[in-house]
Amino acid sequence: MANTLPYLKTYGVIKMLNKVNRRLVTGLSLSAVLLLSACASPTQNENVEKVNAEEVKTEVIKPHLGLNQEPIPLKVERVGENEVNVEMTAQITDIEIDKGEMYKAWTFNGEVPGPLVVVEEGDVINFTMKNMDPAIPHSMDFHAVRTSPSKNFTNVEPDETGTFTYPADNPGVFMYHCGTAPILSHIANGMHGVIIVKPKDGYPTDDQIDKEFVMIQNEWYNYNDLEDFTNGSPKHVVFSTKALKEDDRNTNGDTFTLKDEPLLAKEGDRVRIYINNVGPNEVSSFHVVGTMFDYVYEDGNPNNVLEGMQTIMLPASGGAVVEFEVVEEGSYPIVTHQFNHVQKGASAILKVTKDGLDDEKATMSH
Ligand SMILES: [Cu+2]
Repeated sequence: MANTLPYLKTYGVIKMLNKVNRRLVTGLSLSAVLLLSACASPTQNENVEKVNAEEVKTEVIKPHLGLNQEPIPLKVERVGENEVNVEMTAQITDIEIDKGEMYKAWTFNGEVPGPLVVVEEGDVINFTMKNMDPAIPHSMDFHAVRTSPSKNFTNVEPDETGTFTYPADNPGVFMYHCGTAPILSHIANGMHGVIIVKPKDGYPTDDQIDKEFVMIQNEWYNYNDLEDFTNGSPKHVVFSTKALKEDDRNTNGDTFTLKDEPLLAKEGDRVRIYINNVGPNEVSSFHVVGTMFDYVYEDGNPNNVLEGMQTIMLPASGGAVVEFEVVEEGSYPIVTHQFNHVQKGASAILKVTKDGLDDEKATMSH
């Protein structure tokens, strides 16, 4: 962390500068900051900082103005029995987070949460990040791997590409996120997602499952407002679903999509949800109304099995595999049982019909 501190201090100044000049002026701007703090009395200094914070907060930083980079599909290529290449972008893309409310998000591949990455237990991941952000370095921290963060979770500079290699030896449903300082800004602005490491021998209940979904919970705050990220409470708490297979749906984290267009299952189906709460700040009390989880694999590890659970607690970054049966048709709200968050958007509908197709009938909401 120590070597990122100078970046933190000069962040406000640096972010306004273009890439070419940045390295040259870093030293200068740091001196300027030091000079300013030396000249101003503590009171004046506080005022200056307050005004500056007021000015920049909730604004799109200059190099991102007018930038809306088209989502770029995730690239995953198996190059050996236990080796996989994963290529992602860091990019700036507009995301509709509530009806009519756009957010110029800092993203992986133009999605928030980022695209679902699936690898197998025992794979070596060769990870490449192409940073398309013209102004800010980004990085990748996969919770699925054991590696030296100072070597393999390091910054990729604007318009540059970085490659890192590490093994994924533990099965589970893991969070990934940008780890560039200030980390909270990068995660809260959209740089998070999920990587599933499939267990070598599967889950003991694999052959019972009729339908599988991936769901992610995340929060939205005032735009690019580190003060609100730090001390505020979320404006929206949302769910999204990500594609496990080619024809699966892939949505961004917003307040409405999974209510307007529910997830679908058939009466009697045994449903599995791979769930992760990427936060950044809140926990999730994950619950599906009208059923209970026959099996829960905490963090998605087949060894961490629980039975007959009404609610599963997901810490920030925590994941689980939950399995349940939908015994009769109807609409089953999927929520965090922290209902202040449901009020802010955190509910989705699983619609269960005789044939598993949408009957277009109205659903129950929470
Ligand atoms: Cu980032």
